[in-house]
Order: sequence, then structure tokens, then C-alpha cells
Amino acid sequence: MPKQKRKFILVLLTLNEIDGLNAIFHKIPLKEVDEIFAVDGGSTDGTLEFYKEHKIKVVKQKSRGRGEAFRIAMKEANDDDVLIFFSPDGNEDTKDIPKFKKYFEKDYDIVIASRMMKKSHNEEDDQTFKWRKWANNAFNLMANVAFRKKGPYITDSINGYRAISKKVFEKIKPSSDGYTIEYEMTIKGLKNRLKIGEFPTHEYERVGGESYAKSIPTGIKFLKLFFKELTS
Ligand SMILES: Nc1nc2c(ncn2[C@@H]2O[C@H](COP(=O)(O)OP(=O)(O)OP(=O)(O)O)[C@@H](O)[C@H]2O)c(=O)[nH]1
Ligand SMILES: [Mg+2]
Repeated sequence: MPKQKRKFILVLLTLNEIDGLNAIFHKIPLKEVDEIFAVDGGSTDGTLEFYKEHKIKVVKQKSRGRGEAFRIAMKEANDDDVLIFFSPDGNEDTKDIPKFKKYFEKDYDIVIASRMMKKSHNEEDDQTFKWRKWANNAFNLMANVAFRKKGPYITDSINGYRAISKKVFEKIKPSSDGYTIEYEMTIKGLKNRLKIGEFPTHEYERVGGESYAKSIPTGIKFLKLFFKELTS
């Protein structure tokens, strides 16, 4: 059977992001991807109506959480396809979307837009106390020290703005339900000696709506995941 051509699929992840969609959707370089669809966690703020109006296919989750959203997205793809995950809440730069592609031509397995490397901009960079950035850097250090066997230091192990092929995702099978899905993917990638690439990104402020990732409970979940991976 002839091999199917690899597709680059842009996946929009939303839970009540109508403000972000209104502000950002028109900036998405649709011509740079082969397909686009949304995975929605149960929006009630007009997000679903927005998708309908713009003829965007929506996959609706049965249970909430970004982890579930990643897994459901994979069901829509072929093995060789690459899924670029984009959260249209204002934080992520649409100009980066085409940048992921060239890494997969060079056989990278996971590609992360980093808010922590040279030439990056983190949302907190203009603040004196960069609590979230410092905490994230601690998680980065832990993951690299504990699990990196080869390859470069991973500077943004938890960022959601990333791409992965279905084949690689199914190989590492991340099982997190919520916001730890990305950290788990990175750790499992390091454990499996996958080729992980990063490029610098500019993180902007959230546009509207609200964040569901509350810092302390989310941080505790990251710690739990780290120790689970350390002992498994
Ligand atoms: N499909 C889906 N998307 C979700 C779910 N929870 C959050 N999201 C989306 O994931 C993205 C990131 O979530 P946020 O809650 O903003 O988390 P965050 O980016 O760490 O927090 P901020 O920095 O405040 O924006 C947003 O686009 C959300 O709409 C979910 O259960 N399902
Ligand atoms: Mg966000």
C-alpha cells in the first residue's frame, strides 16, 4: 500500500476562549498547515459558535483536561502526521506555527516553543519576581538532571506550545489528565532518548477569559508526576 503523505495538523485547544479566538484566530497562518481542527473541553462562552461560523471541525471532550485533549486529538490523525498544539488564549505567537515543520524534516520527535532560552521572551520577564518562571525552571532542572541521557538541555519542559507526531505520542503513551501532560511527554521523551528540539518564542499576556491552571495545585501535580516517573 502506498505510504500516506505526512500532514501537519494544527490543533486548537480551548475551554472558554472566545476572547482569545476573536483576537487571534485571524492571525493564524492557515496556509502553512494541511489541516486544522479544535479539541474543546466543554466551552459555554461562544467558542463553539465561533468554530461553527468559521467552519472549523470540533472534537468535543467527554471529560475535561488538556491530557484528554491531546489523546483525543491523536485519534483524528494518521501515524506519520504531526500535530501542532496551539492554545488561542493570547500567550502563544501565531508566527511560530510554520517553524515547527522544518524540525520534523530533520527527524525530530518532539519540538517545543521555548519561553526560557536565549532570544525567548517569558510573560514574566518584565517583572522583578518571576515566580512562575522560576518554578518552571526548577521543573526543567529536575527533568534534565534525572532523565536526560543525551541531547541538549531542555529549557521549557512544560510548555504546551509544541508539536509531536502521532507515532511518537503512541510510543510514549502519556497518561496525565490535565496540565501535567506536557511535562510527562518531555520526561518520557528524555527517558526514551527521543530527539527533542526547541526554538525561542515570545510569550504574550493572556487576552481575556480565565486561566484554569492554578499555580500551587498545578505545581503539586508536577511534583507528583516527577516522582512517579522517577520511581517507574
Ligand atoms: N481542549 C481543552 N483545552 C483546555 C482545557 N483546559 C484548558 N484548555 C486550554 O488550554 C490553554 C491553556 O490553558 P490555561 O488555563 O490558559 O493555562 P495557562 O496557559 O497555563 O495559563 P495562563 O498563563 O493564565 O494563560 C487554553 O487555550 C485553554 O482554553 C481542557 O480541558 N480541554
Ligand atoms: Mg495560557
